[in-house]
Amino acid sequence: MEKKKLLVTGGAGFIGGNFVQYMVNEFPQYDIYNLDLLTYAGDLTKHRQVKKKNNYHFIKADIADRKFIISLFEKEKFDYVIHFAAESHVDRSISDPSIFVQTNVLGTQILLDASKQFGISKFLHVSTDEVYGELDFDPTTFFTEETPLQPNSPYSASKASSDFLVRAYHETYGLPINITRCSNNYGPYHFPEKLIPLTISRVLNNEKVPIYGDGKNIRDWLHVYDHCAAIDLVLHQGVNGEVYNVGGHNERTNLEVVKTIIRTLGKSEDLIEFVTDRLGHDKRYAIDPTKLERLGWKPTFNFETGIAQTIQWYIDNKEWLEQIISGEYKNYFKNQYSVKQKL
Ligand code: NAD
Ligand code: TDX
Repeated sequence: MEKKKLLVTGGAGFIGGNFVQYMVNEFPQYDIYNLDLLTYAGDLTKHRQVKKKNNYHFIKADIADRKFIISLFEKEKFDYVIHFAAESHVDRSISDPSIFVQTNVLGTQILLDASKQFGISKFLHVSTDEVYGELDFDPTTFFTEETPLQPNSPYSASKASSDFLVRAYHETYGLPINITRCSNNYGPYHFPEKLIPLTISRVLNNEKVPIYGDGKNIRDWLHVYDHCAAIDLVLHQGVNGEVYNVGGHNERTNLEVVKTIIRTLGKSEDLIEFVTDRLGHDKRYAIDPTKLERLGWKPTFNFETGIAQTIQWYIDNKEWLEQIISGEYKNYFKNQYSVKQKL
């Protein structure tokens, strides 16, 4: 197979980290450059194994640092850019939207400029189903690639803005692009500010689990390994300029998700605590993945097998979790949740 140079942004985070490991192992002939600023969400300990491989390289940098990014592209002449780096937590975007615009919008635009200037073969932008806004509870409605973008949170508004820029660089300058819009991911190395790892972490420690509002909001859950395989497929076979939705029809209410984790860990539902709802809380997300399935994608996990694997992973990797939830994380949790009232 042909040699290629890949720039993966955000490869120290949850999905980007799993993708880096997947690519380093699946494509030994590719050189993988992981560029990451190592914000609170970035962690390199997960790459202890891959960093021993010759085809893995790490660059600590900010995607919004134009001078550095342009000189890096000039030097390395990348073939592909797979862009994960972002501020990714909705609750943080509600508390302080500014960094979301800086990283998700400006950072993306700088990467697009560099990609255009140095003639890369593909820019794959990893986006989210949240850019479509919310669905109501009618189980026959889904987000398709034609659904208009109607983002509701500062996070999803910043992601939608970056999607529009990626589209515009394709339409205006002919930059070869794909955009993927995935549903909620879960799996190994998920940062415990998000619902599933937060619940696993707290239940393992016999601590209360905060559920926003009545717990009836619905998310469509996809195991991160299936997301990585989808990105591999779109990178190699996606039609230039196209958007692909990624999701596996695994809709669950938040309450169902939390109860499944509690049951699997053999703990009591008394750990559940209903608290003040998230502002602008989207009711339901659900993906129609037909277009990606036609390209040849098929998920390997359903929610039952995926959540069992994930819970076991957290039990087997307790030191990773402990290292993350010590220190600064404690302050985050206190600030985020102390303002919430019990319902
Ligand atoms: P994450 O928060 O776990 O990781 C983000 C990574 O980006 C971190 O390693 C962080 O250090 C890095 N980063 C942040 N700002 C940076 C900057 N200015 N320059 C360089 N690196 C920077 O996020 P994730 O959950 O892995 O999500 C990855 C991507 O996938 C995001 O673009 C997100 O919008 C998208 N997405 C996430 C989900 C999900 O369920 N988590 C679903 C669909 C799409
Ligand atoms: O403590 C909590 N209690 C709670 O009830 C947290 C953290 C969340 N929730 C609810 C809010 C949501 O309805 O659980 C659901 C999932 O919340 P998050 O894990 O924060 O994910 P979500 O807001 O759905 O966004 C995620 O999926 C799409 C990712 O964080 C985004 O990066 C991705 O784009």
